[in-house]
Parts: sequence; C-alpha cells; structure tokens
Amino acid sequence: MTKRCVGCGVLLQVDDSTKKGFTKSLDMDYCMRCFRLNHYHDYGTNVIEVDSAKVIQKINEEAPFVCFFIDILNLYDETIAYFKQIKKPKVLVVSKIDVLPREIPLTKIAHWLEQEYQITEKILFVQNTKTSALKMLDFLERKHISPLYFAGITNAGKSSLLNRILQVCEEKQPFITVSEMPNTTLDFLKIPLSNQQVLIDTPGLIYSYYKEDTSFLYKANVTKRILPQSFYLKPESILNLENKIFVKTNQQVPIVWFGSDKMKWQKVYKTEMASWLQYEIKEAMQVFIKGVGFFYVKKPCVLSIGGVLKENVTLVKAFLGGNNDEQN
Ligand SMILES: Nc1nc2c(ncn2[C@@H]2O[C@H](COP(=O)(O)OP(=O)(O)OP(=O)(O)O)[C@@H](O)[C@H]2O)c(=O)[nH]1
Ligand SMILES: [Mg+2]
Repeated sequence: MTKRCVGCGVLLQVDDSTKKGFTKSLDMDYCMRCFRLNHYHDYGTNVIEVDSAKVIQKINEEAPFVCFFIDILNLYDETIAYFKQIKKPKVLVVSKIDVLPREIPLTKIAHWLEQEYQITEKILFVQNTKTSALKMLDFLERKHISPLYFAGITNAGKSSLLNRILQVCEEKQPFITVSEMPNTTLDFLKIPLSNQQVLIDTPGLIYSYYKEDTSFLYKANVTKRILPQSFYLKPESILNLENKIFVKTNQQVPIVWFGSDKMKWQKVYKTEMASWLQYEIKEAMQVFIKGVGFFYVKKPCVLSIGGVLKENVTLVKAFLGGNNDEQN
C-alpha cells in the first residue's frame, strides 16, 4: 500500500527512521518530520532539499495552469529565471507583502517587474490573510481550470495560503505543514475541494540562499512588517550580523537594511574576515543576501561583503525609492 503524508506529500514508509517519509505506523496521516514540526516546532538539524529541476519538469508535464509564488524579499534574477522556466499558462504571485514597509507602493513593484524582467503575465500581490485567500479564489474561479498548481520558490508561503483557502472555504482538509525552513513541502500534494476543484501544492524551488544552521534560518525568516534599519557607514566601520556576515563601504554612505527583526546588525571596527566580495554601486541598488534580506544602497560606493559565497549575493536596480527615500 502506498500512502502519502497529508502534511508534506512525501510517500510514507516504516522501514528507515533516517529517511524522509518515516512514520511509526502507516495508520498515521503525517510523517514523523511533519508531526515534529507541527507539534514541537522541531526542524531537526538538516534541511532536506528537493531537486528543483525535477519539480519544474513535472510541473511542465502536468500542470494546466500555474500560480507561481515568489516572496517579496526574493525578487531577483535567480528566482525570476525559475518563473520563466515554467512553460504553462501562469500567473506571478508576489507573496508576503505584509512584510513591506507601508510606503512602498505595489504598483511600483509591478512596473519594475515588467520593465526589468519583461514580465507580461498577470501579477498578483498576496499575503497570508483571508482577503488574499478570497482574491486568489476569485481569480482561480474565473479561470475554470482544474487542477491548479501552487508552485514557486521555497518558503514563499504557498502552503500557508493553501491552508488559508481551505479555511475560508470551510473545507475539512488536514492542515498542510508549514515552517520557516526551506522545503517543508517535499512532494506534490493533491488537495481536492468539495466543489470538485483540485489544488496541488508542490515542493518549493531551491535558490542559492545563505546556508547556515536551522536556528539562523529560523531567525532570518521575516514574519512581521519590516522596520528598515538605517546606517551611515564610514570606511572605518563594519557592520556585523551575528558574527557571520560583515559589510563595509569605501566611503561615507547611508545604507538601509530590510530583513528580520530577530537579527540586528552591529557596528564594529575590527574583524578577522580576510576575504571580501566587492560590488561597485553606480546607481541606487538593492543588494540581496539571499534568504537573509537586502540593503538599499542609494549612493555610489564600493560595498564589500564578507562571510558569504558569491552565489548568495545578487544586485538589482532598486525598486524602492520615492516616498521611502524620505526615511533614509
Ligand atoms: N510574513 C509572512 N509570512 C508568511 C506568509 N505566508 C507564509 N509565511 C511564513 O513563511 C514561512 C514559509 O511558509 P510556507 O507556507 O511553509 O512556505 P512554502 O512556500 O509552502 O514553502 P515550501 O514548502 O518550503 O516550498 C512560514 O514561517 C510561514 O509562517 C505571509 O503572507 N507573510
Ligand atoms: Mg509548502
């Protein structure tokens, strides 16, 4: 008998407690990992990463329509390249908009996506609320397509919004597991609704996020509206995040950090850090440390980042500015 975990979609098995899908009995609905996540908030020590290429291939083979999620803190080349790999009719769902400071208009971000990345598909902005669930439902009902695939970047909030939709529709479906860790959903998860519509949750696509222990990833996950942290960096000072990531500039410039309030940058004047990645900033840019947050750098300078790999960092032409400039 094959049975899937209702929390993450993985095939359940009773043979090997070190492998995914393990459960003590096939009578259980959730695998041990989901059980521990849901009841004890226990992530274990390792993140299980899924094969993103295989996920995209399966979506391109099966899905009649794709709602593709990228959260607002991960809009850059690598994640948008995944969106472009989806060859089926699709909509871009920009999620977690509740974390954005209020003064940043969504229309500006939509325009930036169209201009910088030639996005021609419809763009929806959502967060994990009843209003967004209703907005998604309204959009999906007008499409008259089933099954509908919820795909996209890991941790973007796909399963959370699906849970919200189930709640709004008063469906008696089991709770899909959600967590701060990447790849909480491990396999394709079929969710039949009572109106015959079928929704499919899918494993999130992995990007080059800054890989650290699970406690760091937990702290980096932004849960509340961001209060940007402003710094006036002088060449002799260095910003230090949890003694892991360091940032400095070659001249006095204001820079603003958008990231989790569970972690704070501190100014230091010395570090053992020997090798730095250097970025020449010529115009207003957002410098992403993937999976952690981004700096808004408005003035030309050379920004140096230590403690991260090259693939963990990416720069985009700033979509901030305007009203937001005033608070810097
Ligand atoms: N601030 C904020 N956090 C959210 C929102 N939606 C989900 N989250 C949080 O983001 C984290 C990831 O949510 P999931 O729903 O597990 O994300 P996912 O896209 O299903 O992730 P994978 O299964 O790994 O692909 C959890 O900690 C959620 O509580 C949102 O709208 N706003
Ligand atoms: Mg999920």
